[in-house]
Amino acid sequence: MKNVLVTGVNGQIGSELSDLLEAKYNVDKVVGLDIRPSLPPYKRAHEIVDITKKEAFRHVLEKHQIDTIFHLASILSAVGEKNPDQAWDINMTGLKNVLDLVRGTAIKVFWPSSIAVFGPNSPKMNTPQDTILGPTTMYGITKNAGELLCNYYFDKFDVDVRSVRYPGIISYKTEPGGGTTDYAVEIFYEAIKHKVYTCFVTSQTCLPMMYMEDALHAAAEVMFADKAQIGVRTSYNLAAVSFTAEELAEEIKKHIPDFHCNFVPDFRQKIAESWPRVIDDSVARKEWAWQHKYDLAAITEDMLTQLKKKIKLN
Ligand code: AKB
Repeated sequence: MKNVLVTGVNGQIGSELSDLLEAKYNVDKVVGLDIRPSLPPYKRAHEIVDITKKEAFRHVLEKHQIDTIFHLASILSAVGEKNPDQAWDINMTGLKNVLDLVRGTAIKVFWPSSIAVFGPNSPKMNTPQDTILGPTTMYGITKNAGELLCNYYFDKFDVDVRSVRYPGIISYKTEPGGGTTDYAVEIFYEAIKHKVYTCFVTSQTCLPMMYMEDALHAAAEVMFADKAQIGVRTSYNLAAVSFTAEELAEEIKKHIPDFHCNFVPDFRQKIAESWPRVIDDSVARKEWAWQHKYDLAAITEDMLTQLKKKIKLN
């Protein structure tokens, strides 16, 4: 992995992955790609490209002699429900463009799937790697179809594409944009700024979550694993912690005792209810030694420490 392209580089994961790849994984050059201009600090090459435009994308791969793509550009679940056509176009055409362009080359691809591939009929507890999917959101449908497409390109064209099903990701550097699990990030900002938060899912809503540091290591480690270790070419279940919205609020209260959380569910409640509560990721743990580091207490402590510094700076 020398010359890496990160699509959706301005997004929640993309903005942090580039730093990690350079700092810890000895990647020579990271090129960012997004439909929007680069976010400051402007420290690396950045291409403004719409990923649905295949030829512009091809030009970037050739110009920078890319050997690995982290294809993160995507429309998330809540925004996808408001604009399903756009979600299909960006998520599916974007992925198919990437897979078509790397066919017949040695370029490796990481593409994130999500717990959104599961649906109301999937088991809610310890959801296995292979089970009923049946997603009911457009985002989940694109992830389900995307997983099958990745597997197809691996089987048929030997494209080395690897994937994990991310849970909700909690981070302090870049805010998430348009997901159902965004409440688990917003709550920290509001607890610090106003000591009150109105959560858009019920107190008992329980979803799988993960701290950003763990999510980034998962992406890098699945990509650095030997090809022989990767037995799943759709996407690996990936888990760290699961907690209810109330449990998260209570954990924050241990640090900010006068914090108060109200629960006023909106359309995102139905999406959350269609997803698993706890995921079984034993296949990823066995095949490429996946391990998470952060539990709820550690996530809460680090989020509050880092966000207090960040909010003071602004
Ligand atoms: C979302 O909420 O849409 C995402 C996801 C779970 O994939 N965070």
